[in-house]
Amino acid sequence: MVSEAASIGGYVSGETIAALSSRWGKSARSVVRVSGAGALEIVEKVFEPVGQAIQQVQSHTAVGGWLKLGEGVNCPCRLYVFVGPRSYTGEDLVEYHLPGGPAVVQMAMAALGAAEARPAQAGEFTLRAFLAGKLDLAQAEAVAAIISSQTDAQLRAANSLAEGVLSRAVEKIQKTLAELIGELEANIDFVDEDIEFVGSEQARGAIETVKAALDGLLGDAVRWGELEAEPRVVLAGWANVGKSTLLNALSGRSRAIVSGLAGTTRDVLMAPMRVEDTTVLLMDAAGLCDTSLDEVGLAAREAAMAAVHRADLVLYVVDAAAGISKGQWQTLEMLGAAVTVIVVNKIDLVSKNDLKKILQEVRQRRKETVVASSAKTGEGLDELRKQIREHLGRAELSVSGAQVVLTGRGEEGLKQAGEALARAKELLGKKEAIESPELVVMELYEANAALGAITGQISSEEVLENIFSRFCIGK
Ligand SMILES: Nc1nc2c(ncn2[C@@H]2O[C@H](COP(=O)(O)OP(=O)(O)OP(=O)(O)O)[C@@H](O)[C@H]2O)c(=O)[nH]1
Ligand SMILES: [Mg+2]
Repeated sequence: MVSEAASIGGYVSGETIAALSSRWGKSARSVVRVSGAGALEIVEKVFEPVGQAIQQVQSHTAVGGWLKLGEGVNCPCRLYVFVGPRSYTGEDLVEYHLPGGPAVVQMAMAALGAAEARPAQAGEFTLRAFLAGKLDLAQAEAVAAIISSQTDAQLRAANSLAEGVLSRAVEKIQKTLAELIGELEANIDFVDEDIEFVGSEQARGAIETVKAALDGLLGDAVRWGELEAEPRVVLAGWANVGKSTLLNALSGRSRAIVSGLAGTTRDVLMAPMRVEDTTVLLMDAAGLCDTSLDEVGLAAREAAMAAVHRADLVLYVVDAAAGISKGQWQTLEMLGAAVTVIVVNKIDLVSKNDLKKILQEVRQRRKETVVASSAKTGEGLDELRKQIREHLGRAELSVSGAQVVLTGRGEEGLKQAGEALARAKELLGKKEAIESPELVVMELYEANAALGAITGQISSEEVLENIFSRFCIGK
């Protein structure tokens, strides 16, 4: 497999590669990494150590000195040496820690280029780590996931991937599957006419056990894609309470048409909104009232309900001036636990006393957090943003490091394995399987291959290229 993957999309193993591994631009320090068979030789060409000869530098230690940038220009540099295979890539790897600045980095890359280190491609360091068996494919994906994590939950999930929680779960299933394949193959070899095993309850039971383990994994796992997606916050409520005005005010854009006519919004509208350190997708939809709806009104209501069901947070908006009707209380009841915050809007239209009364009533009847706002004057919107952030924060806590996290590729692999197992089970006992029991075994091999693709035991050039090309350069 190594030789097959060694030339993926222009990646050629054996060549020495270099890249900036820290952020481009001005910073306290820039780190340029060089990896490959020539990494140590290149040091001798471009680096002037202070105090000790470069040959005396031990692996996993640092040495101070000067990087020769060419044309007599030298730049202070601290060198970290990692002799393979005890390095990130498994190859000899040298890190040049330089003063952070674009000109220095550019000149350092040119000097390294002249010493025959070619610029690394996106993800090439991690690809080399994978090819050297330092990490499996699911863990390699975790490297990219950790870098792109924007929330605590994403970081926890990425760590679970990196620690191999998914890989171990998959390998456990593969082990059971391999035992089953072994037993069935032994039976094929020894049985002549009496092909008992294919119809046997035992084989069926064993396949079912493996399938149940797969389904359990699919059912319990956290989806990386869902964590990566921005949290969805939906403004729900009856028509004309000010949902669209709130969407515009909170997102700072004129995204939705606003009017005094009930039933203005029909489609589900979205606008990104910044709350403290994260971005959420704020969504506005048609009113949820159930009075005299025509065909379009029904479709709009259905779309609004679907948005509510997919939301991470539902804000239920009511109109302080118009009051809360019996129907609105019922809708709130119907939405039940989906709602986390009740927004009493249009408070600019009511007296302090009336507002106090309405807030009191809401608090008496409901346990949700209540926020009073005016989408028109902006009053209460900061409090609303704060509540959105706080409630999302709580939802995030649900990912733990021990939980299995599935990337899209992992989910696909598990599903394909499940389908192959289902086909194997269906075949059991059928005439074709009795005549050619290898058919059942072939399906089991297919299931095993689909699982192997998750950890990269089996990988194609296309899969590897797809994964590593999404990395940033320098990783
Ligand atoms: N005074 C005042 N008027 C508001 C406030 N929020 C919304 N409005 C007005 O209330 C009316 C309805 O506002 P929309 O934002 O269109 O209400 P909606 O809930 O989106 O209504 P539908 O799209 O019909 O479901 C408009 O005339 C808005 O200008 C507010 O806080 N104060
Ligand atoms: Mg609207």
